[in-house]
Amino acid sequence: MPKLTIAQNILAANDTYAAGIRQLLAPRGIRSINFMSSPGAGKTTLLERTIRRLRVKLQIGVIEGDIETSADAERIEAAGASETCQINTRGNCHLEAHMVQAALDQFDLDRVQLLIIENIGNLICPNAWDLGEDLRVVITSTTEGDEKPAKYPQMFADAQVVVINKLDLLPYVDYDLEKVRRQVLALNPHLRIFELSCRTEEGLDGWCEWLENFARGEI
Ligand SMILES: Nc1nc2c(ncn2[C@@H]2O[C@H](COP(=O)(O)OP(=O)(O)OP(=O)(O)O)[C@@H](O)[C@H]2O)c(=O)[nH]1
Ligand SMILES: [Mg+2]
Repeated sequence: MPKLTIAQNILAANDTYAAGIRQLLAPRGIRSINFMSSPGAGKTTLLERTIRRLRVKLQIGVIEGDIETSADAERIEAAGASETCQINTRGNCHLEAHMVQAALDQFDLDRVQLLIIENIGNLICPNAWDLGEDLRVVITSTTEGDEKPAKYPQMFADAQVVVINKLDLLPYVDYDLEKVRRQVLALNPHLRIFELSCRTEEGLDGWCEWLENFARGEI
């Protein structure tokens, strides 16, 4: 069988799982987000800060994707997520919808109003895999270099939200914020951009307010 056909079959099977996840979450009013970034951009830290601020108002369930370890799920649980599950892909560079379905099978969905899936740190492969999410958020940070959106365009083009993290480090790195804004908006003029620092919490108020509105279906 030609390789192309096999690749199409795998992605078609993934899409079937993704559709099943939407059918599971939508009737319950649970909205979902796929968090993607390069390794270390700050996905887990942003989740920790967000959950600590919103946990009294919003039940947030988190699925943590990593190659190995349960370190991120432990951080998220300590922050006060209502449900948490760690997926270890053992070398796979992205999450797939069947993995998310298996994690959701372990959740009490009555305890979840917003589902956030932290994907494997990688700016390429995760983009090809629909996880049944309503929204894609890409996090980029000032320590990565300001050419990343132009070098890895597809993930930014397909997202609805970009978070630029680690603003506190701007004085110490060569990073042109305006250049990054221009790059991402050239790839996708509809992108919503949040600029923040998880360290100083600058910009966290606006992000959390927007996220709460999204979770409540007001966006
Ligand atoms: N200075 C500074 N450091 C930050 C900020 N946000 C996160 N970090 C640090 O960046 C490092 C990586 O953060 P994580 O949240 O673990 O990143 P991640 O994207 O979840 O990483 P992976 O799961 O490995 O892909 C940690 O040492 C964080 O403390 C920030 O706004 N400013
Ligand atoms: Mg992480």
